[in-house]
Amino acid sequence: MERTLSIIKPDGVKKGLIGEIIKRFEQEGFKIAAMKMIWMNKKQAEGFYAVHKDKPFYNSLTDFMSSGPVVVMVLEGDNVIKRNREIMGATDPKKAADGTIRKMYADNVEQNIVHGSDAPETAKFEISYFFNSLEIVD
Ligand code: IDP
Ligand code: MG
Repeated sequence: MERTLSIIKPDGVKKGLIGEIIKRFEQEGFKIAAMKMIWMNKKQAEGFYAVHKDKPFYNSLTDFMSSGPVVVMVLEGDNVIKRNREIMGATDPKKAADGTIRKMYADNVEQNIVHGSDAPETAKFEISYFFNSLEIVD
């Protein structure tokens, strides 16, 4: 059983897509092991995306991620990291496959509705960034 961190980004929340996205995860058979809504400040968004601190889009990305509430979730399931990335689609919605969340709902490469961890080590860091062990259902 694997775990991944999912975020419904501020654009997903503003567009009223929380229910749609959670439904998609449940249909896929992912177990929701933790969930909450938060509003990150700039510093918290910078900490989460520290891996991208040298990228040209870092400042704009962290402004966006702190622009409104997000829903953070721990998803659990077999191969959930890869399967979640498949459901999300490519980072740039123009390049995302039909039927993926980003293809269906995202406006552009930055405002792309969802985040998903990309590897076991990043999942571990990202889950611990938002949740302590008492907040995750076993
Ligand atoms: P991912 O979310 O598909 O894993 P990453 O490369 O890890 O994509 O980038 C993190 C986030 O940074 C993306 O989801 C997107 O919001 C933003 N981003 C990535 N590339 C660009 C870009 O070229 N311009 C603006 N924002 C970008
Ligand atoms: Mg990434």
